[in-house]
Amino acid sequence: MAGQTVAAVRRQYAEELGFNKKAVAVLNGIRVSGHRESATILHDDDTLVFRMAGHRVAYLIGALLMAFAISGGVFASGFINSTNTLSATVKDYNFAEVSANTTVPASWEVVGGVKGATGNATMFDVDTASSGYTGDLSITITLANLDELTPIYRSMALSIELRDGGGNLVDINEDGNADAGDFAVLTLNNGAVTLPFEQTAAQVYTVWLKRGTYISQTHSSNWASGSASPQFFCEVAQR
Ligand SMILES: [Ca+2]
Repeated sequence: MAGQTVAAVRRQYAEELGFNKKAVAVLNGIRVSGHRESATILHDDDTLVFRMAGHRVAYLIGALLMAFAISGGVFASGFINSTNTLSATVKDYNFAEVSANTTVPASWEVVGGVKGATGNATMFDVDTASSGYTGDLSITITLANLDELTPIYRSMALSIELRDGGGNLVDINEDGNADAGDFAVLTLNNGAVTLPFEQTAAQVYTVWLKRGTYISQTHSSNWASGSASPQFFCEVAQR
């Protein structure tokens, strides 16, 4: 408590020790008047007691406070302590790695005012084999250049599916079956789709564009500010 004022100690301990505003501060046996508490600084070896005057209950509180007599020397003497360190080890890899997969590319030409198809394509590899992570995952695919696409496309619907290391479909609608219904549709309106799934084993998954269709805008000078090539962003998270 050394270095603190009597007023500060009163504020700190009044509630904890249960004395009220009428308690009188007594420093080294000498009463400290209320208006001097803010200016009275405690030093080592000072003994400060808050006393309640009056009836029997107050006397008992006073006795209790005597037991808790606040001494600069006592409070400056430190405390008994111990330490415990939990063990965490750093590994030099991520739980999953993501990379673009261009093994099967898709390309198409866009003219104004038509319905067209994109074909299928590989998009991303998601690798949990390297880390050995076997927990559940969530893969989010986002269209990263909507601003460039919208001058050229009136609409676009891209069916996205996930295949495991053996080329088999992965259950991403969580109905317990991996089948042709397991795909999500990424459009210019939703801008992003999430593929949640449970792993049975760590492996390398591939995000596929199953098929895609579009309707182009009527050709105009706005096309000069756009791009017909969609750009995708892939993010993997634990579930
Ligand atoms: Ca399913």
